[in-house]
Amino acid sequence: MTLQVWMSGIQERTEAALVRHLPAADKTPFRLHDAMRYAALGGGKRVRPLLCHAAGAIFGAPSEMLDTCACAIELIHVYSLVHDDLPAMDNDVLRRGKPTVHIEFDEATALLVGDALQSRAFELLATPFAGIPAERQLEMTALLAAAAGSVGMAGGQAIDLESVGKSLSVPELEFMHMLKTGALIRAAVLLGALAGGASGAEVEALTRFANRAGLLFQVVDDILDATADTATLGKTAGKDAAADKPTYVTLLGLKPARELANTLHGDALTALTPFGDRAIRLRELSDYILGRTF
Ligand code: GRG
Repeated sequence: MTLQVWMSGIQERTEAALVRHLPAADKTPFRLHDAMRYAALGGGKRVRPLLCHAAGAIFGAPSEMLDTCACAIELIHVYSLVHDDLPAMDNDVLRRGKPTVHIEFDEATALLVGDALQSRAFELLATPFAGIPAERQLEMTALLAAAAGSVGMAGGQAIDLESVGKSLSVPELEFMHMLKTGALIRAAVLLGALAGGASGAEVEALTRFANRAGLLFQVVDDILDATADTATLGKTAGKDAAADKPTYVTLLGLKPARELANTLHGDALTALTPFGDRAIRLRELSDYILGRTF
């Protein structure tokens, strides 16, 4: 199966799982449920679900459990996007090619959408799943909580907000991204691996992979923010420079940022060596992340 066909299959499965697991729009409170579905359905590249399934495939994890993990991670990701777009944060009007939630609905609804998506994610992950030991599910739930919290994504966002107008060093920028974007990407890979019963050593190797792949995703994001247009990205292009935020492109320049992306891609592939052919999809996804155009 080509990568393209495999990706479309996972993206469809993820959409179907989200449709199933989000509250119905005709269930009260209607407006909140409508807005949750507006935020989560019908858009996005689903990079985190793809990474989760690709890591799970190494260990033969049950597909239904991977759907649940992928869905939980995507719900956290969508919550972060909805809150990030609010006027108090990035103040953006366009996301996934359509008006942001606070523009389409209102700010209070956007806050509640984020809150409720996050709760739903943990409800899903904590629901007992036949075939997965309860202790392992507990470990997975704690892992996602840490990745989303103040020493993970939310902490990275706090550092990002504090860094506006400041000159960060490259290691400081890397630390911020390891939390803001990297923590959830790492959780996506590790939840997939744990769903398949990966050992401690295997989790360590995949952590090394995910750390490099997460940073690669961010460096490419910075390059696209500086070089692609709004229509292609489906979100406002050039935002970071306009907001006086340090990025890999503003700190290093475009060419060194591209070279860094190539180095991170190589390091990510090296980390997959112990898994041989079983990591084919993770390898291909690393290529996709390096070469993506939106
Ligand atoms: C509000 C707690 C809180 C956190 C926000 C993820 C994040 C933290 C902010 C998003 C801002 C941003 C543009 C970050 C750069 C990298 C990134 C996460 C891009 C968006 O993710 P994609 O490209 O989006 O995977 P799609 O729409 O494809 O899912």
